[in-house]
Amino acid sequence: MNLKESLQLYFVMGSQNCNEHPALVLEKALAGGITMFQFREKGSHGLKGKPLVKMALELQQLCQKHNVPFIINDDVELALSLNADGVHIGQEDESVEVVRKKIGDKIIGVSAHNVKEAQLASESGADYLGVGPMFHTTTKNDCRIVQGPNVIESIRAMGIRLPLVGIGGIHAGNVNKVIEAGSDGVAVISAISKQPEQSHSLFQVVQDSLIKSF
Ligand code: TZP
Ligand code: MG
Repeated sequence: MNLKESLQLYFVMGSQNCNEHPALVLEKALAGGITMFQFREKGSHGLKGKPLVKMALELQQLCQKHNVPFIINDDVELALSLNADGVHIGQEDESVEVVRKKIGDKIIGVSAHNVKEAQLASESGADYLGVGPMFHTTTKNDCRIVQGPNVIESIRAMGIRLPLVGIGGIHAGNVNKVIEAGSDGVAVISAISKQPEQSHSLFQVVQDSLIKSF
């Protein structure tokens, strides 16, 4: 799979998003067909130190078993020490150029909220964009205002062809709007972490939507 294909159903998760053991949630998600995974451990109750590394390793091994890229949120050093497939960084993190020097040709994903940020990330050598929030979400507490799928249309209209996914409040009922706007897939947290048994039906919805918009 190339990166664009790997972005079809991108599951993002940390222990704070799960009602059961994260490894169990990830196993179900992988069985359901997720095409990429990002370990995003956040919050004051989030794992740190050795337990964090142990969890990351366990989740990485599951991804490797299913040949699914394993991405780490924010923590470039952790990504390097585990030889993860890449990192995902936000607008408040180090620049793409600095991260690129550290991680070489591993995947760099960047969060973008508007056309300007998307353009800048694209010019600085990001491999893919996470664009959002698409819809209202309660999963991220410091979330920016909802941008809606229109922002993806605007990014595409500017000629930015970089692989990208919409994120934020996405579920089976609104996947279509995100794909139709020009997204290569969807990134979700709660739509899978809260109901991992449903991941295969979400995968089917994404596939149908991609075929329709092709
Ligand atoms: N970045 C923008 S919105 C968001 C992140 C990490 C949270 C997405 O979570 P959910 O549960 O899929 O709305
Ligand atoms: Mg960040």
